Amino acid sequence: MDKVIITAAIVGAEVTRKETPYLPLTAEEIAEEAVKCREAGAAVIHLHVRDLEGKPTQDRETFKKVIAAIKEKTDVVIQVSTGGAVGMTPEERLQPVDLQPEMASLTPGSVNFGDDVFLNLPKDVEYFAQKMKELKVKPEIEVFDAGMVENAKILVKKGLLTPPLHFNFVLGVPGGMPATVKNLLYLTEIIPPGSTWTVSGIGRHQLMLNTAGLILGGHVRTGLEDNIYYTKGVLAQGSSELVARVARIARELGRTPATPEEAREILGITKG
Ligand code: KMH
Ligand code: ZN
Repeated sequence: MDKVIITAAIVGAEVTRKETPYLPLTAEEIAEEAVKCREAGAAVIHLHVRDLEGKPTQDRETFKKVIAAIKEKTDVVIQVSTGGAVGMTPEERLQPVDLQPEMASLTPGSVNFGDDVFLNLPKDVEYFAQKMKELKVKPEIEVFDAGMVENAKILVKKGLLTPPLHFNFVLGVPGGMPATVKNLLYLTEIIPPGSTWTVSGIGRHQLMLNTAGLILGGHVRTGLEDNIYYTKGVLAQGSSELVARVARIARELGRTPATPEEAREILGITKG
């Protein structure tokens, strides 16, 4: 596989302006960062949004405004989060899917998340998947632990997910699967044949796992949602700096960053 889809997770739900001044919060700031990431080599934006106080929200209207601001400036694939922030209700989290974005994240299981639990009850996951199927939104299956791959296979059997599936292995969350190449390899071996996958590493594991993903022929996710540092103790000056680095490494390894159009083709997204 020559082309690599670089996803930029530019906002997240947990990172704060206190931790990094480079975090975009308003529609304008998020759209500007999306443009910079696209220019640096990203094809997909994994999107969370914030309220006027900078707190994470899944409010449909806020998503609508931010998506419009991004679309006005760039052609990236927009993948809305349905994970939101820990503690949000399923109804709250599902709101942006009504806007029929091209993609949405879907976590098919629960996981300890630092001191909290990222709760995804089977009935809620099924409802999320059903809704995405109805509205023709391509799910990115977020895998924080190996059991979640098996849960995704059950959703296929129930007709709620349609292969080929697309996975994102998120490794290194405290409480989830540790960020090792061995774990990444294992996950690539248990997903259904014909699936596509991307890899995200939390904190200092981001660069190492992105590089491993490039070598193994997968796709990669970077950005401030997962890691705010460029190197130890040095903040990344926005997600685009992290995207530029991973794009540079990709090219060195013979992988070309996919354009949004190429990403749509690879992921089987038909509506733009
Ligand atoms: N903020 C995490 C609790 C997603 O976007 O789907 C969930 C998350 C995953 O970020
Ligand atoms: Zn997210």
